[in-house]
Amino acid sequence: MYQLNKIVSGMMGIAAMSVLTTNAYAAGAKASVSDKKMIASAMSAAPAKVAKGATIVAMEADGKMRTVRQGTNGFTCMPDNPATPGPDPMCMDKNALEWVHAWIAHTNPTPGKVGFMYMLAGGTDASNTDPFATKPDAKNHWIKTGPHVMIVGADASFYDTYPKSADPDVSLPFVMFPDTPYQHLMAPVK
Ligand SMILES: [Cu+2]
Repeated sequence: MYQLNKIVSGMMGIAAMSVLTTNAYAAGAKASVSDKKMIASAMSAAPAKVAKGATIVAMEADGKMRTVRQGTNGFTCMPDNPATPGPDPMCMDKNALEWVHAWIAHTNPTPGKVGFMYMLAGGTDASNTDPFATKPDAKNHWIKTGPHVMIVGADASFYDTYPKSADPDVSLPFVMFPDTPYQHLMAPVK
């Protein structure tokens, strides 16, 4: 999973607002250098063709999401969060984007609304057990995962068939945030 927790406090209102708040590229305006970097980072999360057609969103300092580039294929990619130790860009389908919004807003995702995400550049998380941990501690150490895909929003019975360890073997599929409303499958792809 992406390490969004550091910015959660600034984003509490996110569920109520559309991600597509602004479109910097509306009139074909040129990308700034930082936008180009964010686009490249975000696109690294998915296979090239998926990334090419995806909407790119950036997290602003004030916690709002800005649409950097409008896409066409239903996927949304977010660049690496620089507040975390490793690269963790992600690309997700519509249901997964809703799931992420629910997580950020601390509301329950809609049960059975299954979503799919790519994190082909890997990821870092403060904890495998606490969805709202902001930093590693003695019980919740930071876990680092390689390239993986994620299935979110599935029924509990689906996650019950996978390991639910606080300290998972990240080279095998495992459940992150097990037995919480935010449990999801993390499946390595390399
Ligand atoms: Cu992940």
